[in-house]
Amino acid sequence: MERSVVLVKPDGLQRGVVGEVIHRFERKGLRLSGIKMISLDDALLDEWYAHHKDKSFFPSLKEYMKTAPVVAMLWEGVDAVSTVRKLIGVTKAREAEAGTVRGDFAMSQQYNLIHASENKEIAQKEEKLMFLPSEVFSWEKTDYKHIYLKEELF
Ligand code: FUP
Repeated sequence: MERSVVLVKPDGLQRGVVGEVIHRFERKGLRLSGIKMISLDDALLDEWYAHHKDKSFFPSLKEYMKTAPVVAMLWEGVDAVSTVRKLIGVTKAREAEAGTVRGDFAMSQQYNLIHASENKEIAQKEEKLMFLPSEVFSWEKTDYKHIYLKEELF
């Protein structure tokens, strides 16, 4: 099974959507494998957004990500990385599909409420950056038998 790292970002805390995000991902059938609140510092943000470090918006992005803590979560499921990306919507929130988190609750390209790992490799890198092994929980989700066909589970 895959795990995707999700951050409810500072504007998400300000806008009060933490519960909404958890509610949506739980209803989808994903399993919550880790959750914590954390204040991001420059060192972590430089690694997290290393692919954006030369972009003009990078300084502003970093400042915004330090204005409040984030709620970091680890969501697990079959093909969880691409599934979670679909649930959050495209980066520029005012163009995000209705029904997605960004599409339903945000308007901005920067203040877009939520982060989710872009692909499987990035998900593994982000999990190591954000969670200690002791903060990652493996537990039996007993309703999996109603969520997946047996053959879909591995
Ligand atoms: P996403 O994977 O959808 O979060 O989007 P990106 O990795 O492209 O961008 C990461 C964050 O940088 C976005 F959530 C918001 C910010 N950003 C800007 O502020 N301006 C831009 O033009 C692009 C991204």
